Amino acid sequence: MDFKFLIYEKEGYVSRVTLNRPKVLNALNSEVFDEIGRAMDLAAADDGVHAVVITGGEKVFAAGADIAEMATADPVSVYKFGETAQGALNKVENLPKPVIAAINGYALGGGCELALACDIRIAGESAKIGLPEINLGIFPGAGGTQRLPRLVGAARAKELMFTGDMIDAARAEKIGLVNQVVPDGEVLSTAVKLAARMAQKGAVAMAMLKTAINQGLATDLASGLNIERQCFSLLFATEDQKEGMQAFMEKRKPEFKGR
Ligand code: CO8
Repeated sequence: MDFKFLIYEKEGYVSRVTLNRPKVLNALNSEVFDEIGRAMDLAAADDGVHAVVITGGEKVFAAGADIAEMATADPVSVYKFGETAQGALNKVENLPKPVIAAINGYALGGGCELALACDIRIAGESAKIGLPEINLGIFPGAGGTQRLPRLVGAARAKELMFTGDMIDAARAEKIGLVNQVVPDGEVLSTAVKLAARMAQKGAVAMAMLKTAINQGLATDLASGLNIERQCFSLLFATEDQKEGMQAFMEKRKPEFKGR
């Protein structure tokens, strides 16, 4: 599939989505969000893809939604933009395969929100992360007001959003906004290695696991436990479950087939 602002590549079971709008620091206009959604559709439909890494390249992850595009927008067009942006990030969040954000440089505004929709964030030492929208007279509208408090707690999320301040990678790791900080030159390779490890697991179990976690987080504990039990039970209809347990008993490595 042809993309204007993304590079979509596959290596083994891992697909890599690289934002590619360098002149404006990978600013996310509606076309970019639309392409992110389509890249997720591609990854979802491809049984040969077991995990995804999203990166902006070595210099910048993304400096936010495209301010030039939004500057003169009216509420109706912004509402549509919001549907595109939120729709794309929902596809990232709900892809039934692990998605890892590899963050170099700025991850601001919509760029930070894209990273928040991923399952795991790996940041380079000099990454700068923030939701500066309040400085533009708006606030985060691509999931930031909802996903950041769920990730780091309401107080820390409010501090970041109320001040609009950027934080460095070390602080982001301390508050749980990123999983791991590595040297700048090792961000992508670390993310790809981690994705490749996850890609070795049983794909159905992974999909059910992500569903149980995500749907559980969106509901109360009793409903979440119910979702967990249903997803868990279903796995006993898979060959992978039989192979995984048989391999354990035979003291060998399992060979998962994703069914
Ligand atoms: N949108 C459009 N263009 C951008 C953006 C952006 N978010 N960020 C940078 N650019 C452009 C600059 O205009 C500049 O273009 P040009 O060379 O033509 O002047 C080019 O990228 C390089 O940028 P700078 O010269 O500013 O680079 P610096 O290294 O001096 O500064 C910064 C880097 C600090 C990242 C700076 O560019 C900056 O502050 N960018 C804006 C950050 C920001 O405010 N992000 C939030 C945007 S709003 C948002 O994300 C809302 C999300 C919700 C969407 C909901 C959908 C409904």
